[in-house]
Amino acid sequence: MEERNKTLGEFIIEKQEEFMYSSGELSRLINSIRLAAKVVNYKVNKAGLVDIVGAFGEQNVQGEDQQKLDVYANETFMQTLINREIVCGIASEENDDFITIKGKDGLHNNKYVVLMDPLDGSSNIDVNVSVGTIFSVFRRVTPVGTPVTKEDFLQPGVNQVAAGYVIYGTSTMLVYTTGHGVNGFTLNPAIGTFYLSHPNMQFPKDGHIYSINEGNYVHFPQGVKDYIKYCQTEEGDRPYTSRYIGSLVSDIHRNMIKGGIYIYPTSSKSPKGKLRLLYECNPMAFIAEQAGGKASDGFNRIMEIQPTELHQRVPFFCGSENMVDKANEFMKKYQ
Ligand code: AHM
Ligand code: MG
Repeated sequence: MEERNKTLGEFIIEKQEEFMYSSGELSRLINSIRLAAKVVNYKVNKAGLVDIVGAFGEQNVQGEDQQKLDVYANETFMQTLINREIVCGIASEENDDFITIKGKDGLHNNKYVVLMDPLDGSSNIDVNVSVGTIFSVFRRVTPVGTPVTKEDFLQPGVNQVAAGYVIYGTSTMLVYTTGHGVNGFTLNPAIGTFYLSHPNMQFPKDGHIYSINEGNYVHFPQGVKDYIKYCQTEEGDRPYTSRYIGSLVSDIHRNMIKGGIYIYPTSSKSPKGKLRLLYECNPMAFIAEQAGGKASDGFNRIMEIQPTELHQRVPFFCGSENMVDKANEFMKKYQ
């Protein structure tokens, strides 16, 4: 079959034997995420219509739709995974604490935990800009048969068995890795099927795009300020182009295709950075590395950080290998 005619469902079945513990559990998990993504996609696409529909007498959720979509996405992903009884625990950026889930047999016999940001960049919905879902999957470290504990979630990113994102953009895509490269699938909304559209995605080694909220410039560490000046200096293939959507998934997705670096540094406003290690940085770092890119906190590899709390924040430098190396070099000067 021609690669591009392949559906995500077919791809998952075909790749099942590549998984380290091939019981089909991880395949079923990815399948559930695929389903939830379609449900959320349907809702996100209608976001702009809510007020119009309301004016014609149907239920009106005026003013609350943006907030509601966050909650809706969270509930959809949680319920889809809970109902299928295929994971033993879920932690979400939307919830204070993780939840424990029993398996089909009523026991705690499932092996995987999921961590997710159900709708990242949700402040963009109001203005019709792309948002995303990010997920990360670990094998539990506590014994099968017992309820999960925080320890199962506080694992370094190198232990991830799968990670991915859904981008609700001009088209909706699901991009994921199970540690054997990165593949992207585009949704055909007419028939509700994801097709393999971006096989074996690769971060170009060099790039010409830097993505950072420069409005915070005065608050940035000196290494970041110097790197920005480097990007803007006329020399060789520089100055680079500045592109910042303010929606992590979209910024990284674009940079992975075109070559670039995304930076959310510490600043005097957010001394630990803004992004969450477990729900945003680890999964994006896994995808970046699997696509030949890199991810650091400015000094160290993101995926080697030992997390200490569920909602921990870290500075994030992610993108084309040579660009992240260069930014790290600037950071090191002021370490
Ligand atoms: P959120 O999880 O509250 O949506 O915040 C994460 C988002 C990222 O998608 C984006 O890259 C970043 O926050 C933008 O932050 P800022 O507006 O400070 O530049
Ligand atoms: Mg987020």
